[in-house]
Amino acid sequence: MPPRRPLRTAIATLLAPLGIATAFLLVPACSNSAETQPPPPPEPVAGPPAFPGATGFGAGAKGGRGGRIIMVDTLADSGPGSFRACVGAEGPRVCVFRVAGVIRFTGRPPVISNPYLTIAGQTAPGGGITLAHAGGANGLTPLLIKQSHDIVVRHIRVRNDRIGANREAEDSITIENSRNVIIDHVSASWARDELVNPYGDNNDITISWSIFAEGIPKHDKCALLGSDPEGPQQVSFLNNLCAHNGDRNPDVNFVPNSCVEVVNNVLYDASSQFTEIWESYGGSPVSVVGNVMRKGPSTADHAVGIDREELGSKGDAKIYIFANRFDGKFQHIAPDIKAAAVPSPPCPLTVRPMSADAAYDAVLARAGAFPRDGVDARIVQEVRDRTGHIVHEPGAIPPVATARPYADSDGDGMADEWEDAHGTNAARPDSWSDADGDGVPSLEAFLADLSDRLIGHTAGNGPE
Ligand SMILES: [Ca+2]
Ligand SMILES: [Ca+2]
Ligand SMILES: [Ca+2]
Ligand SMILES: [Ca+2]
Repeated sequence: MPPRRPLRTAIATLLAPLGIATAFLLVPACSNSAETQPPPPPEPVAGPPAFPGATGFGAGAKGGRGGRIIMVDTLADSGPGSFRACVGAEGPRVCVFRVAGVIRFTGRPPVISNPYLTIAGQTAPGGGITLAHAGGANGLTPLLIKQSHDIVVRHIRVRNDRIGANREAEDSITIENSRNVIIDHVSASWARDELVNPYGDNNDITISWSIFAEGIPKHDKCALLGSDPEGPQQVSFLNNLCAHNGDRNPDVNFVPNSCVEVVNNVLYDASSQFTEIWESYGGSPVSVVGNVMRKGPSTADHAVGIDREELGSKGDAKIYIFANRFDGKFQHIAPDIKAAAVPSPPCPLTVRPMSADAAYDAVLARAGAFPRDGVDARIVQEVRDRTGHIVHEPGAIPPVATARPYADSDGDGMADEWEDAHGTNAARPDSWSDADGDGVPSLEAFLADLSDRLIGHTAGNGPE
């Protein structure tokens, strides 16, 4: 239970000189939203989750469930066994990786348009999979999901280590005119447009447990969540780390009746703005709950934590702000938020938020593609130490450890050893059986186990 106001005020007075915000006490952090209520119980998305522990509006993405298992056994740009061949195939399919390393698209990067796809980066041996483009004319967004639906992407890194010819086509990840998409445990860096940009007429999108760091100026942006939306959208931005990006950490600009949640993220070292809420499509509804906004070496004293942008406003946003932690000297909440603040979430949250303190620990321990590469390890350490800064050119992709892939005698994507221990048949393809009768297909249980093992933590949104 929140402490009563006199106690809260006393604690705030005691802690303020130490630069410690009191939001971790799970009380409203904003004195001008004194009537703000805690969020009511969450309403998770109904139906089978994309994977055990999937959260947010995209949690119902079907991915490649029931489909073919396609082995990616070469790092080559194209041809048999390539990533491009798997994502370009038709019908439900799961990309399982038998190689580790950098897949550099020497041609134009593939466009993921055919629906029902799972990209299971956690199957890769050794140091996992990193996507990169070639620079120049083909220096376009390496992970582009366009006009598609039911896409699941996990444990993939996207590192724009070269400069493309067209800045606006150089996000790390773009999700365009698509629905039922979940991007989870992904890492992205060095884009010259947004690191992640859901664009156009999307719906039911989750971006969770990912690391978006070191966008390259002059367009060093973490996440543009709403970009030319046509109708209402449901978008979740959960448990991510944005680090060393000037602004759009994230940027929220949707039409009325959208449901947008920005929950339990760690937002570090923005230069001018952390979270931005715009009104140029009629006023965005959004819940900003349990995030940590932490000043870093690039953060100006006049930077804003939660900002309302009224430029081109076509109606008031509906902004619900609760229990965020503001860490350091900057303007935590813009004064004009007050006129658009609402006392309860515009839409029920899909998750039960952690406290900002718990989110800080969980995100730094568990966000991003695993195993973490040297870039993510460095970024996380910089957040902890309050070091690092916005960089002006791409870094280098660290060497990726190679290793032998797990034995999979029947080619159904599940390791022999795992099959022997979990009641599936290591000599017969049975990916979509439910050997233990728990309702989760065997392959999805295997993929979840791989992910949990890499992260060193059981999936789920709880702080346990
Ligand atoms: Ca973009
Ligand atoms: Ca097998
Ligand atoms: Ca089998
Ligand atoms: Ca099962």
